[in-house]
This record gives sequence, structure tokens and C-alpha cells, in this order.
Amino acid sequence: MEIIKWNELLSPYQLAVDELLVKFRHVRKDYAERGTYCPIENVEGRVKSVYSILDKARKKNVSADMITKRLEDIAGIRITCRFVEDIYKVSEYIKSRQDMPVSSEVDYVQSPKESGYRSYHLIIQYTVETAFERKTIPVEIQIRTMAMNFWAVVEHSLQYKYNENIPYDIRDRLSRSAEACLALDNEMASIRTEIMEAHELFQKKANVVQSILNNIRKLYSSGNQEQVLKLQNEFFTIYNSDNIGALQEFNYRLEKLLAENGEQL
Ligand code: 0O2
Repeated sequence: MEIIKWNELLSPYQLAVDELLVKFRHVRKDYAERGTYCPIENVEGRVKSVYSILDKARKKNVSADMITKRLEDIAGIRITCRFVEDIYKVSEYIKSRQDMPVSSEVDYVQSPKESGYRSYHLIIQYTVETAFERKTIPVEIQIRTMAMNFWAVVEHSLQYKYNENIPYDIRDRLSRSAEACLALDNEMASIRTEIMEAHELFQKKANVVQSILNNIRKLYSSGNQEQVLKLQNEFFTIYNSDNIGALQEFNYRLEKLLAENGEQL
């Protein structure tokens, strides 16, 4: 067996994680620009450290030359959602993408692990092109709610602390807190529509205010500055009234003025 060049070996995994982070963050941006609720709340990624790879390989009895064939979570993406329903929306979305072919999936949301762990796992076969090669590698995507994530992160660090032999009383409390997380997810699901509407309203307001400010700036540099100052004062009055319809109408007026001035919107 040859010496393992870990940096070279892990480089395509890092590229896969970097590319996938850009893609999922862009999905969030697309939703935000439309002012619609995004089922992805947060996305993070990592390449397993060499120490964790060796540790997992030892536990699973995988020889060094089989590591990249047998360990499918060397590259990992974690997506957190607000609601359980969103987990399934995100997983369906991933399955619909051509660049993320799914090779396996496990639903630990419907069938939690004995530990209480809940999450949706997908393994995708993702193709990267490095400077020297084209390579298809497995990437594990974990999709979970924020409540599930909170529990899993705490439990994971306890497993690490106790070398996977968590004392019975702590395991018992973890089990009860897993139930509390499940209850929280269920409660949140029951008020999902209200939360989504509030989120969308906020996003719509933020977008229209941003557009108004851009339009005022364009009018200021191209037209009658005294008139634009009056418009800015008018904007503040409308803004304080907290009426999205009035803000949209005001923005429409600004766009008309810009069009009359022959400005690009
Ligand atoms: P890390 O440090 O997060 O990477 P398999 O052969 O498929 O049964 P594998 O590969 O362990 O075995 O798959 P599994 O069980 O789906 O676990 C993959 C990852 O899910 C784990 O990676 C954890 O991140 C997470 N996970 C699974 N079970 C638990 C659990 O009971 N508690 C917590 N907190 N996380 C869990 P790693 O390599 O264990 O850890």
C-alpha cells in the first residue's frame, strides 16, 4: 500500500462541500428576492477531519485502502429547517435536481434512532472537476429542524465526552429532551401558516423598502433634487404608517417618474 496523501485525497471533497454550499445558499437568495418563504433556514458543510475519518474507519472495521469506498459521509452538508414539513420539501427538491443524484436515503424523522436522534439523510453522488480530474463522490446531506439539530449537536458532544458510553441518567434526560423537541416541532407545525405569513410579509416589506431607496437614489442623481428630497420625506411618512400597500403604490410612482426621466429601473 502506498502512503496516503490526505490533502490530495480530501481536496475534491472540499470542492464538493464548497460548491454545494454556494448552490443551497443561492436557493435561499432566490426565495428572498421573490419575498417567499424558503424551506431552507440554514446550510452548513464540512469535510470530516482525518482524525474522525480514521476513528470511524476503525469502528466500522474499514481498512485504510477502502475508506473512500466505504465511508459515505466524508463530505457532509447539513440543512436546517423551521418545520418538519420543510424537511420533506427540501428532500424532494434535492431529488428533483439533475446535479445531485440521490443514491440512498434514510428517514430518521419518521423512524428515529434508539438514541432519540431524528434527521433525514440523503447520500448524493456529486461530480466535481478539479484541476486534474473529474470525480464523482458521495456527499451526505442531513436535513433536520432547528429543534432536531439542537438535540443532535448536544448529544453528539456528550457522546464525544463520554466516548459513546453516556451514563444512564444523562441518557434518560437526553431521551426526555428528544421527546420535548418532538413536542416543540409538533407545536410549531400547528402555527406554521401564521409564522410563514409573518416571514413573507417581513421579506416583502424589506424588498419594497430596498427598491424605494434605490429608486430615490437614482432620481436624486438624475433629476430635480428638491423634488426628490420631498419624495424622501413622503417615504418616511409612509414608512412610519407601516402599510405595505402604500409602500408598493409609492414605489410604483417612483418607477413611473424614473421611466419618464428615461432611466433604467
Ligand atoms: P459526525 O462527527 O457528525 O460526522 P451506517 O453504516 O450508515 O449505519 P453511519 O455512516 O454512521 O452508519 O450512518 P448514520 O448512522 O446515518 O450516521 C451518519 C451521521 O448521522 C453521523 O455521523 C452523525 O452525524 C449523525 N448521527 C447518526 N446517528 C446519530 C445519533 O444517534 N446522534 C447524533 N448526535 N448524531 C447521529 P458520525 O460520523 O457519527 O459523526
